[in-house]
Amino acid sequence: MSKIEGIPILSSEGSVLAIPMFILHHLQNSAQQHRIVSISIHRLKVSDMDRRRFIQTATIAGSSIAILDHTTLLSEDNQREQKPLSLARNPIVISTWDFKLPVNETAYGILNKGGRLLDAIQASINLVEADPTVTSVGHGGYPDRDGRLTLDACIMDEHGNAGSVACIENIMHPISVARCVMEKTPHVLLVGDGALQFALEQGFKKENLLTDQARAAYQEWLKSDEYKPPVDEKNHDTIGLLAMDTEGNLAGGCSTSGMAWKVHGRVGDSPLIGDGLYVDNEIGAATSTGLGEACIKVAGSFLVVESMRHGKSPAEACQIAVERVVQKQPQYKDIDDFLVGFVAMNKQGEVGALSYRKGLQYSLCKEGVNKVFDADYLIK
Ligand code: SD4
Repeated sequence: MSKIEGIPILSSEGSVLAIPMFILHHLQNSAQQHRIVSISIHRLKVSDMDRRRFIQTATIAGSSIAILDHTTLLSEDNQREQKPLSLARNPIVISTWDFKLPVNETAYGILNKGGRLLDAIQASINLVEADPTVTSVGHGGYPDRDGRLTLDACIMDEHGNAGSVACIENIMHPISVARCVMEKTPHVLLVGDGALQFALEQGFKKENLLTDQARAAYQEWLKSDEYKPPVDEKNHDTIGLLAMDTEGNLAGGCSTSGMAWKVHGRVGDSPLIGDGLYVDNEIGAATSTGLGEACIKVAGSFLVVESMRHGKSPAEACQIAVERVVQKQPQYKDIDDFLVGFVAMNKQGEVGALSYRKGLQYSLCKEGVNKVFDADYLIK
């Protein structure tokens, strides 16, 4: 079999074409317009081409060509699996709320240079965790009813790996510890003292993260001494972030100090895989914000991703999850400021967000431009 020079691609008639680079760039742009996830081109022998793997046909620039899915075919050189030459696409980053920080832009910048999803997600979330003016994540977060600031975070990559920490204290960057749990242990979730001990072993520093402002707010709350977990504009700004890299892979992360004045030891949805965050690189990703207990009871982010698996758009999938919450737990409807909401992205790079009541915002960075949007909501 003679070698095929250049980049081969199978036409709809079954013949092999060699495509010059400028046409590949054109295809890349067209593919994005047509919402094709990615075009992966492999160097291979004609005899290795398995047409069953050419699963999607699209008409681009007037000619019908076959688009390869993310399958790996045998290479010409050594007959073993070879990384496909994927055509780059623009990254997409979506996150909960508007933190008035370059959250999405940071991840976008890393991904746009070909950086790793986990590095991008971690860098963005680290920004929010380190900002003492954000009273619901990391440094500056409001404490529990005993005055202790406990943090929850998780991360999930494009391979389905996951790591998380819950109820960890005195560590500025729980998302980074969650990543270490994922990468350096056979476990998924470490909690409390064990999580702290692990973080210190990994070289993280113990710090006082309770700011004067948070302490003053706590003192104020103590005066009323009424335990009623509020979910309002001031205390539900968990950062949940989903990103798609230049190859169309998806990953996400989530970090929070949880609900202000919670019972010591309380863990919300944010560090729980399937609740605060879920990623299935074949389908899509979702993250949640609001009353964690409500989300946990319906495995919210998993439900969003499963709904996308069954053909729903990200917005429809978020609506299904919010509706499920109040169908199954109607008592939440009676809480004045009850809020639960989801943000999602599918494998095609489409996004959606929806919350129970008005108020959820999300930030979306596409083609290098970040914009803040008001999410749709169920109760009009
Ligand atoms: C939790 N869902 O701990 C989190 C906190 C939050 O926006 O308020 N998220 O319940």
